[in-house]
Amino acid sequence: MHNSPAKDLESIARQGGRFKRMAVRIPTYLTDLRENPAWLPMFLLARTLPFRRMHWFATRQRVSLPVSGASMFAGLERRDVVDALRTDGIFSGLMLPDPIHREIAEFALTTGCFGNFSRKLEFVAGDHRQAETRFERPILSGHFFERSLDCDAVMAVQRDPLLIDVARQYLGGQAKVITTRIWWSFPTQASEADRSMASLDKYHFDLDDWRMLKFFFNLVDVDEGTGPHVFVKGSHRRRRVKHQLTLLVGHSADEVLDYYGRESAVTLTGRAGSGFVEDPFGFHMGTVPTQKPRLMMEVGFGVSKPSQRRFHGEPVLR
Ligand SMILES: O=C(O)CCC(=O)C(=O)O
Repeated sequence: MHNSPAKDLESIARQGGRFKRMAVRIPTYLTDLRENPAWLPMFLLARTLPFRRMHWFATRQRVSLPVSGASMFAGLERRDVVDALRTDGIFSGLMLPDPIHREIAEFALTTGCFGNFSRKLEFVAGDHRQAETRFERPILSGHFFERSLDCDAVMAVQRDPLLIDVARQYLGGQAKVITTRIWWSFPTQASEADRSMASLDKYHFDLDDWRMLKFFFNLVDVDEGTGPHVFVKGSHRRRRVKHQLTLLVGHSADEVLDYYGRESAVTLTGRAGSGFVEDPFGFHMGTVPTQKPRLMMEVGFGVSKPSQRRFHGEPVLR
């Protein structure tokens, strides 16, 4: 059920340049295509604004009643979140209750994670340095894959009515959860290949579905030295033609910021529990921590049948 990118991705990506790393993804793409032929038109066309608009008008489903039940995000107006998403591509005023983010952090400190997306590199976060020595390589990320779902607090966030209500209003009535993950990023001397695999230090946009939304939560205090996430406001709706016609999702910081404006880049620092929701068609990236590890959670929504396989090995939810 879960792909295990393991040796294959890690070692191949390590060996080569940008095109080799694209080639590494080809088996995943082919599996996606076999499983769901509708993936190909999405992959080719969802990078262009005219086709995204056409898809929106052709497929959007009306939103029926909001999901009922108490939300842990008390006092937040869904309309404000959705309005900010439409204008800026991001809303950054989320806050998890203390018991929830503490429970997730405790889980992540006491449960084994997998380094650099490889199930062969298992360790607990507190042993990161020893793990680098034992495995004789820099370890930039520690993912929990399907283990994330063993944490009740993770599931409580994933099922919160606010998330699905915002996702339905923004993406259309068919919006559903497609990813849920928690992961560490560690300060280390990572190669460019490792950073690229972990979506760190390179502006990119996500292209896993026609429309997506991702909720992110900082689960430790995140400052400039903790590898904060960065998002380029407005880049989800005003798009340079070159960035619609390219096959590559990753672009250099200068190229992105020269066009969308340096002042548009928002750095998402915040205390443990702080969160934000973004349209990941906008340019974004994580950054490599320089001082202390960052623990993050993501709940992602999409509008199409989710792929069985995930490049990052996240659990696929039905
Ligand atoms: O680690 C981060 O903050 C970046 C994550 C990311 O780029 C993604 O989920 O698409």
